[in-house]
Amino acid sequence: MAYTTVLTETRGRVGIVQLNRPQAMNAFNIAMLGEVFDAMEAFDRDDNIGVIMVTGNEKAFAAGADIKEMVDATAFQMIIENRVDTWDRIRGIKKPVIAAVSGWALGGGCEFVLSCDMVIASESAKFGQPEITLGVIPGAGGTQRLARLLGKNLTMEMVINNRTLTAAEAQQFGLVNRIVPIEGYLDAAVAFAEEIASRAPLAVRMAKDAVNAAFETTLTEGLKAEKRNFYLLFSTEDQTEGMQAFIEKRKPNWKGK
Ligand code: DAK
Repeated sequence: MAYTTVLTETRGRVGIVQLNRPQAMNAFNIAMLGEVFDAMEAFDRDDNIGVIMVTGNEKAFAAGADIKEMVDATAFQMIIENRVDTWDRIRGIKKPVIAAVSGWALGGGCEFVLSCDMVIASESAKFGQPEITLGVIPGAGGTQRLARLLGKNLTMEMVINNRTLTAAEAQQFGLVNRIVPIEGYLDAAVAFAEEIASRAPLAVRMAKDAVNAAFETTLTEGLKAEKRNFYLLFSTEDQTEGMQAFIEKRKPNWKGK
């Protein structure tokens, strides 16, 4: 598929989608928003891919939604163009999604990162929700996902007063899994992803599903979801293979079945 605003690449079992509007600090225009999810969904359907990675460039992961495209929009246009549902497409991805972030992750860029499953950040990464400086507020989940991660007070400061987080702060608050040097940050992120991509594919998928249930439901319902996924995995060849390989002291050979 020919994309105009993203680049795609596979490294082993890692499918990489690179946001590619460097002239606009990778701001999400409607075209890029559609293409990033098209590319992610294509990797999600591809059995040769175990993990999906989204990245930008050294200077910017993404500086938010494209302000120049939105400046004259009316409320009805925003609704009719269906941008809310578009941002939500990330929730349908079944494989783990890892964001490799360097430089700015602002506004919708920060919200995109918050929607990913894990985050590898270069030392220069900065996270923020500057919408208040434009006279609006986050619209792609920032208030909700930040509040769940950081708690109320710091979220209020970020959303109401444009407080940005450094990579170190973001890691301290649980938004970032690992910080890596700027030089080679993507290689480091891919190495992290490759380990995950080498694991039993169906178990990885069920694990992601179970963890996400924790953010959607009560403990009782979440425990039910976990148990259902746990039992389901006993219907897979990979469960037998994984346990047999342990007993035989060898590496498992996953089939994704
Ligand atoms: N949109 C459009 N262009 C942008 C941009 C953006 N968000 N960010 C940067 N650019 C453009 C600049 O205008 C400039 O273009 P030229 O002037 O060269 O033509 C070029 O990128 C380089 O930017 P700067 O010259 O500003 O570069 P600096 O290094 O000085 O500063 C910066 C980098 C990232 C700190 C700065 O550019 C900046 O503050 N950018 C804006 C950040 C921002 O306010 N982000 C929030 C945008 S609002 C929705 C859900 C969510 C959203 C919308 C709808 N629905 C559910 C419907 C999300 C909204 C947002 O994200």
